[in-house]
Amino acid sequence: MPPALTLHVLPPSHPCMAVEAALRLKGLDYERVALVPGKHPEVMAATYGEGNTTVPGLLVDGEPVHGSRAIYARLDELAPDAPLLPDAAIREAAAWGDEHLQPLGRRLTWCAMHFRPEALGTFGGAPPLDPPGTDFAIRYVRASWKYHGITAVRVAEDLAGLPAKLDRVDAFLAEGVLGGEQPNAADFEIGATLRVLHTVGDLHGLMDGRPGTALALRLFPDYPGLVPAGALPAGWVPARD
Ligand SMILES: N[C@@H](CCC(=O)N[C@@H](CS)C(=O)NCC(=O)O)C(=O)O
Repeated sequence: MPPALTLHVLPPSHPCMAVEAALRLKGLDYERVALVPGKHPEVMAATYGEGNTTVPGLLVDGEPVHGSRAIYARLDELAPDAPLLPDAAIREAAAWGDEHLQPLGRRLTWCAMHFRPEALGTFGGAPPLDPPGTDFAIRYVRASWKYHGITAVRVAEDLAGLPAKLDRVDAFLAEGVLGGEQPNAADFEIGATLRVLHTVGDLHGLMDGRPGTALALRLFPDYPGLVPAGALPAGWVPARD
């Protein structure tokens, strides 16, 4: 009997999208539980242990596995074919994607939506919000900045450092760590974050035409959401070399 798998997600989350792609690659059936944002910390901590409030989390026959990298490793134990973390270089790239790139997928999108709150609706696959919806979005985005500790200074630093991070992704591709015929955990981890970053129109100039962006759009062709270019203040996004 294959183990019973239950995945806890928040729908727009990029690490959740990454592990769902890994589950599909492995051909493993799972129950997907979409949590309600704001209520999720309580459910996650009760299921995965105190302090484990983020998504994704996976229950394997009731055994809690918390966090995207722990999930890839557990999936390799459950289904060794199509290994997700086959060698040290891929493990390092997945760790870098998790620790250094993934947070930008949260901070830069919430930042862009501060300036264009009506765009929040597009992340649910709907048109931009109407004025009452935009009033709600303004409050929601403000609460998200507070929750994630986002500041304009932090975002400006993220943006200044983004070209170097995109170069690093393209170096992983050139070295063959990413972009193989069969995707690995680092492809999913990094590709999912780049896919989310591509919803920020102001980043298209930095991202389009890069191998990393092409990988992200190939692995995750369907991800709703667009904050049109012109949201971020002039001069915050570095010019492309
Ligand atoms: N780096 C960890 C953490 C993931 C993470 O921070 N997930 C976000 C969604 S993208 C989350 O759970 N946010 C809600 C919260 O922090 O309570 C992983 O890859 O599992």
